[in-house]
Amino acid sequence: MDTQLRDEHKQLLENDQKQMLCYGTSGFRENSKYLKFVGWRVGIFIGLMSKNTNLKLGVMITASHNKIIDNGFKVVPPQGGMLSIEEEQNIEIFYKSDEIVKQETKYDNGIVYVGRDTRPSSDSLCQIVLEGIKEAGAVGINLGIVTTPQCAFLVYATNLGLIQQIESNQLFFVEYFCNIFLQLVKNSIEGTLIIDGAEGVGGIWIKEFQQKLTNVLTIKRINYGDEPHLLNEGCGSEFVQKEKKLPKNFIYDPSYRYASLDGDADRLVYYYFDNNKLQIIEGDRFAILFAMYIEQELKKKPNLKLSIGIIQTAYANSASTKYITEKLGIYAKYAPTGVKYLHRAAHEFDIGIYFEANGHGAIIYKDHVLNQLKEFQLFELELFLKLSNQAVGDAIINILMTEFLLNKLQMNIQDWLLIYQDYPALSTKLYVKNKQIIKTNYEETSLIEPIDLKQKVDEIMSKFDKSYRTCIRPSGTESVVRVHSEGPQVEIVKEIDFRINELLKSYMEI
Ligand code: 16G
Ligand code: MG
Repeated sequence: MDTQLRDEHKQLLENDQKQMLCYGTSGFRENSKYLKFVGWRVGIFIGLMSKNTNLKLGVMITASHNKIIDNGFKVVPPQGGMLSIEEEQNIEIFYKSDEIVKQETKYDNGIVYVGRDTRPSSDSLCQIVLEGIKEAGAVGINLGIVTTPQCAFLVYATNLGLIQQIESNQLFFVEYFCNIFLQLVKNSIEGTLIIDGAEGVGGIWIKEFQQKLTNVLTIKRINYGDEPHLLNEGCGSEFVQKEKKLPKNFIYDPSYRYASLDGDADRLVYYYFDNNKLQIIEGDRFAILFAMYIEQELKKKPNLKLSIGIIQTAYANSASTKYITEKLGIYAKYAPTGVKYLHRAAHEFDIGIYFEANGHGAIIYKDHVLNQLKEFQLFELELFLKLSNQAVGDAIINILMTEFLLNKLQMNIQDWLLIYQDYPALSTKLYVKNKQIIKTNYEETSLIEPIDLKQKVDEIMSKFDKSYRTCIRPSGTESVVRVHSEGPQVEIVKEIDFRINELLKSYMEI
């Protein structure tokens, strides 16, 4: 099996003049036709990993907001979150190597949970991952169609002993979080929330929450997965946030709140539409809303000392960072793009809040925090933190946290937008052949290489006031270089974006 799949894989790559795959920003992700052998090797690797640690692991089969033809594998470590850098390198090396499976492992048994999204290729890839797990002598358990955060949470919960047998308790995820939400929200929340499910797996699972929460929260679903072949098309958070357009099947009512998930439900934006204007709530504002409440609660107990930090990326609007540090007095820090970097950085604080502007985010806290909150009788905050999915950023759970807060703080989306004013910003991308020549500093706020390109960028920027900035970085998911420019005046931001793009066009291989 191994040799046959490997030969087929190499032949396919050679015919299409492609390199072997890399474990990238969010796992292996490619056109699904290249993924059979990858899935098999991922299955073996994770099976062995489980047998070496005596812990349960997970694999989620999804390509999130990508086109329906793509797919991918995200590995879920025992504690949720993401693999370490070393483990990522090892899995990539294992997939590329000819290493034989027969290996001595520390333990005889291993268990791996495999979840998948609704893509047409997901079912057969799931079967192949399960075969790989079996080849490693471990037990693969098929979770069926689940969201990425649901898969991560089930792995996390089973290792913690919160749940015994996932396979006979698929709804545990829904029950667990609805239960906490119902303890937090006693009276019914006003208004209607429309959730766009990107025609994906999130749209399907929202139904369970909708039914369980019907007495306190009115949810209407659109693009909820009854047309799975239209996954992410004209809908979902990537579409709304990047294209700045309303999703298909939009139902207009000025009193409604709107939320869009991405294809695997780990990303979220809110918005409202009035006077023909679409106003989008991006990740920065979720971080601020969550932090405002946490600060407000902790202020009630000055003797309770907990470190709080907010992790953002270079795409965060500077006005949000300014608000966090100057108005909320909270420490803000940048991490490179990609959930794994933010999630790791958030672990440095007792309470770490991380959000990418595109809507990936979570609050994570250290083990002692809940006990301390209990001790100081901050029961509501304790429940609020318990509500956040500790395994990974979760769009559905972030909706529940947001709905609780908007209701608690008596805010509507307009109020949320008025907390501070974003600086005009522009994000563009340029398709190039050689994106890897671009190197940035760790925070991705400035270019480091090529040096002559950096000098030219500095020359352009020296003509503008210091309050303007531009970031150039190679995408981790596409063959593009991304440019993000920002500053007080929209016309100047446009000019900067234009000049930088012209420079890149003349410098890069297009
Ligand atoms: C992936 C990442 C996301 C990041 C985006 C950047 C995860 C789960 N997802 O979708 O965090 O913002 O890539 O894409 O890590 P880019 O490198 O093409 O800009
Ligand atoms: Mg996603």
